[in-house]
Amino acid sequence: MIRGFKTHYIREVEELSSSLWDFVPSDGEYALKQYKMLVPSCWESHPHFVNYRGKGIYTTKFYASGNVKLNFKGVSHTANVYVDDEFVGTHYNAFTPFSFICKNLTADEHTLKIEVDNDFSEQSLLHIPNDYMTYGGINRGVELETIGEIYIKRIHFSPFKEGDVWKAKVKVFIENLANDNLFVDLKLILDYNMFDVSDIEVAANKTLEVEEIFEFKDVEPWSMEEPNLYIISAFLEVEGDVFDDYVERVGFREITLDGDSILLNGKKIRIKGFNRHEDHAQFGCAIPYSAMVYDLELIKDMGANSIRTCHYPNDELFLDLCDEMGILVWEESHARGFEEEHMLKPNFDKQSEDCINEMVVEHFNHPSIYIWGVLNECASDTKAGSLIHKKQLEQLATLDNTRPNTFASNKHCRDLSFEYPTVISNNMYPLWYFDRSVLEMLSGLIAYSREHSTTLKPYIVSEIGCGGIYGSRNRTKEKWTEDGQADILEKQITPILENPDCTGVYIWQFCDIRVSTEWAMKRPRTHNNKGVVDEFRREKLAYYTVKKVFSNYGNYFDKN
Ligand code: ADA
Repeated sequence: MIRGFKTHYIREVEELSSSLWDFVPSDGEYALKQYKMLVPSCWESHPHFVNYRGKGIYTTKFYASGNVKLNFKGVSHTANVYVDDEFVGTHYNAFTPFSFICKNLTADEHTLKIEVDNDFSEQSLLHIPNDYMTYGGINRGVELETIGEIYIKRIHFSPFKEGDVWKAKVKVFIENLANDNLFVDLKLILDYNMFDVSDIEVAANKTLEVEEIFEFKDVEPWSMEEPNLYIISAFLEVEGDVFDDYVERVGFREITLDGDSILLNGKKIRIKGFNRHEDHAQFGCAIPYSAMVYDLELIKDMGANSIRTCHYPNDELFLDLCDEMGILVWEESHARGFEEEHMLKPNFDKQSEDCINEMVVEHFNHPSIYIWGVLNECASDTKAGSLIHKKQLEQLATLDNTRPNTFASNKHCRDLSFEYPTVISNNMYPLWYFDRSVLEMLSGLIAYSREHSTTLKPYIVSEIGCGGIYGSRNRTKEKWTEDGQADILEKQITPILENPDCTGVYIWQFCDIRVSTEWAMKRPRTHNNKGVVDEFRREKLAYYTVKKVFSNYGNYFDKN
C-alpha cells in the first residue's frame, strides 16, 4: 500500500513494494551473502542486520515498455538507482520521496537495482549520529507507472473561502517528454464540480503549470471533528480520447493567523500534541499501515489533536491517515541539533534545500498539515546560523504561502531568529533537565519572543517532557520511574495549556525510540525514554496522566 486512496484509474500503476527483493550486503559479517529482503522494511528488522551500518544492493524485476516513472517514497539514506545496469539517478535523504523516468524501454522484463547506503560520512550532513536512529533499507513504498510522451506530473490544490463560497487555486503540472510541442485538453472533476481547460500547448521537454481558480459547490469543510475529504481527478485528453489521469485527495480548510492565534476555518485552535518519531521496536522506521493506525488511535484516545513529525518529513501513508482522522500535522524538514560549524559545511544548504522542496512539493495537498517546520534546535543564536534560518523559512514561504512556518528553538533568550518565522516555537524541559518553574520559564520566553519579532505571532511549546523507563515503578517518584514521569509531565503541560498566550503544546514524546549507538552513554538502553508509551506501544503511567489533563481542554480556545 502506497497511499490511502487510488491515485490512478487510467494510468497503469504497479506496486513493486510489498514483496521480497534480492538483497546482498556489501560489508559486515554477512557481506556478499544472498538474501531475500522485504520492501518496504528496515534491514535492521532482519536478525542478521540489527546493527548493520553500510551498503547493500537490492534488485527486483519488472515488465514494461515505453516510458516508465519509478516512484520511491523513502530509501534510507542514499539510493543509487539502476535499470538494466544503466545508472538512472541518485537521491539523498531517507525521508523524502523521489522519482526517475526511463524512456523508450523495450517491451520486456527489466532489472531494477538500488544501491542503498546508510553510513555516516562527510557526504551525509543531515543523517548523522543522533538522538534518533538512521535505519537502512528501502523503508517506504516503490511503484512503477507507465506514462506516454505527455503526462500529469502533479496537482497542487489551495482552498480558500470567499464569503460562503469555497474556492481553490488549482495548479496542474503537465510534463511533455517529447521533442515536439504538444496540445492537450484538461478535464477536472471533484464530486459534481467539473471544469475544462482546452487547447493547452506544452513545449517540448518542458513542464507547464496550468493554474486556474475554480468555485466548488456543495462541499463541506475539513475540520478535526469532521475531516471531510474529496477526490479530485484530472484527465488529459486529445480529441476527446482520455489517455492519462492523476487523482488526488483534498480537504476544504483554511489556516490563517490573527495576532497570537492560529485559526482553522476562522476558529482559534489549541494544540494538544505529541512529537512522534517514525520508530518501532519491531519495524524500525518502516512502520506498517496497521501500526500507524494503532499509533493514531492511542493519540486520539489520549485526547491529542496534533502530531509534530520530529524531525523529518513522514511517510505519506501516515499523512493520509491524519487527513482521514482529523489530526493536525506540523511537518518539518530533516534537521536536529546542528551547530553553526555543521550548517556552514558545503553540502548542508543543498541537502536542506532539496529536503524542504521535496517535502512541500510532494505533501502540499494534505489538509492535515497546518504548518511547516525547519531546523529543530539548530544555530538560531549566531549571525550565520540565523541567516540560514532566514533562507530556509523564506524557501518555505515561497513554496507555500497558504500555511504558516516555524522552527523549534532551544536557544531561548539568546535566539536571534524570531523575526523570520510566522509562528514562534520553543523546546523547553523545566523540571527535567533543570529545576525551574514552568510558568516562570514560559512567561519569560513568550515575553522575549514578543520583544524580538516586530509583529505579534502565535507561540507554541514544541517540546516539553521527561523520561520514564517502562516497568520502573517506585512511590519515590524518582526520575526515570514511570511514577516520576507522570508526576513531572502533569506539572509541565498544565500551566502551558492554561496560558492564553500559548497556542499549545507538543509533548516530547509519543513513544520511546532507538537512538544512534554513539548516544548510548547519554540515553539509557540506547533509547530515548521520554515516550508515554514504550517502543512496543505499551502504555506507561504518563499515558493516563496526559489523557486526564488533555481531557480538560478543547480543540479551540473560543467556546463557540
Ligand atoms: C531536544 C530534541 C529532541 C530530543 C529531546 C530530548 O529537544 O529536539 O530530538 O533529543 O531534546 O529528549 O532531550
